[in-house]
Amino acid sequence: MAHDRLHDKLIFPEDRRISVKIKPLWLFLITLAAIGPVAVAWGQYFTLGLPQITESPQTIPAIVNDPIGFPIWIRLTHFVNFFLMVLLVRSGLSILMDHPRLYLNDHCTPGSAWLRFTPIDVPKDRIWTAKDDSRYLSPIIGLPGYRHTVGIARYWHFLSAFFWVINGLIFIALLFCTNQWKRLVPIDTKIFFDAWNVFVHYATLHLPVEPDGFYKYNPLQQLSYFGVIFLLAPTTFFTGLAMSPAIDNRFRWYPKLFGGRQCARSIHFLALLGYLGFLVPHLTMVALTGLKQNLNHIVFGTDDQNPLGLIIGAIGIFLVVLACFGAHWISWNRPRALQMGFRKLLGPLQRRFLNQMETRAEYSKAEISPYFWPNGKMPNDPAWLALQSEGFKNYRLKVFGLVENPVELSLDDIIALGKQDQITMHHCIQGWSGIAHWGGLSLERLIQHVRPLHGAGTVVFHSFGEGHYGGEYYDSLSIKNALHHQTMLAFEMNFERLNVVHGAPLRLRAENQLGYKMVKWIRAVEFVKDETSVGKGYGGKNEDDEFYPMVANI
Ligand SMILES: Nc1nc2c(c(=O)[nH]1)N[C@H]1C(S)=C(S)[C@@H](COP(=O)(O)O)O[C@H]1N2
Ligand SMILES: [Mo]
Repeated sequence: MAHDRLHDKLIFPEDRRISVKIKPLWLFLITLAAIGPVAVAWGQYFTLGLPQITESPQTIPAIVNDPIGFPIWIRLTHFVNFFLMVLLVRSGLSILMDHPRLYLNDHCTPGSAWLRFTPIDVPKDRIWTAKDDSRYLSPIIGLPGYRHTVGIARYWHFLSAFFWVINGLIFIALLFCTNQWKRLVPIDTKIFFDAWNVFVHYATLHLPVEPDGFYKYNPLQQLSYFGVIFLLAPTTFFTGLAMSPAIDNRFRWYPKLFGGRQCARSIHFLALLGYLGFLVPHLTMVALTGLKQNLNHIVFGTDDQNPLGLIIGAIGIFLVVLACFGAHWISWNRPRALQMGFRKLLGPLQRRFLNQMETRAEYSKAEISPYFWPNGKMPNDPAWLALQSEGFKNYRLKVFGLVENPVELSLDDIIALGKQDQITMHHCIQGWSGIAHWGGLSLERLIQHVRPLHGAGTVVFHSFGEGHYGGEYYDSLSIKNALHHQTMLAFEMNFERLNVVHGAPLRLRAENQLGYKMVKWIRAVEFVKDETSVGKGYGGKNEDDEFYPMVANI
């Protein structure tokens, strides 16, 4: 990203404070989850002493069928997983800081966050946009870090997630094609008791005799690996999908599985705590139970005391750190290549699956959000200010470009073409959501009215407002996507005339896309062949300046 003064001011804000504020009930619950079992273990230790570890752990399994050692595919997928998880966590934290509040309600009402990472209470006396609210994150922690770099962070997150899922599926497929599943999958409920007994040892700072992990895991180890692979990982995947506007507005039941879209986002974050809560003891135990031998297991698949596994393992970690520096460099020096690479690789999937899904989720009046976060820079175009001062009486929407019937429509003309109502959920790329009623002209109807010419493939929405870094705000939809039933030019919000903050006189609603596609303060609608002829040619103002994706359905 070009480092002019405007960028610098935004990306290196003066106020870089981060504070963690958690609602007392949640602090209590998380502390209880973390400390409770340890306390019970100490109680048991003081009253009953250390439990016996039943199995004679040192014996090499007699059954010839049992897995021995770590074949190359386990070692490779383990390393790839580690690498991708590092990228996922770091980019995930960058995304989180763009709306540093976690809620259990889909309205994201200020004050209702159960956890937040910002010291700022949402001001009530002025417009406070979601962009104002984003926080700075050190690039040592976040990828790419700094402030409001959500576009780039999402590329890293989704690219890693894509390969992480493939890597995970390969691992699981091979696990069940071989006998290696036996070391992970519990087949006897007794394992819970045995695992508890091991936990009592660890929690009271005792080390029980360990089996050689080359042949067999101890019960607690097996259960925690199983939990991470078969519970935690799917949870992150499915809660991740539950944040997609295309999925949520197609299948209303889907985010409900997790208690709603914001609950899914919170669970997605809690899963991160779960991974870290696993990682710390995992690494500690790897170190405590024979570091050299354990590293030979997972690096070379050998079971000896040779220091080479440790050395190569350390080099592996070093390479991951190096890759993080590489990703950081790409983020700041080749963001356009990242944007285009992503579009090439995952764009077709997004178009073929997510964009095809008809949006149909509807909410009830009672579910309308009491507060709807605003975003974007208010227009200060004299033409818009003049129109506003007259209540938009003289507003004319210009529809032009590759159409048979170019028109200029007043608000009354637009209303006369037919009004459609819907109560839908808005998904901002930054992470917040909100439910509102929208009334307006369906784009399908407008398209019928102006009759695009053969060769017109894209609809561009021009705004009176400016982008973050100056210049006209605009965005575009493919005509195919614009034809979804819920896509409309709205002039009503919550059963009143659309107000100035939310885009008067006219704004776009495209319910299978993220909020930034939904241009407010619309000046004109233009039909073009494709997006390359408008602005810098990447499909919208945010696509041009902040490297956001052109297709925004996840
Ligand atoms: N003209 C214009 N339209 C815009 C924006 C903007 O900055 N300028 N921001 C977009 C973003 S990022 C979002 S999330 C939605 C927010 O709509 P709201 O302010 O009604 O909540 O508007 C979109 N439309
Ligand atoms: Mo947004």
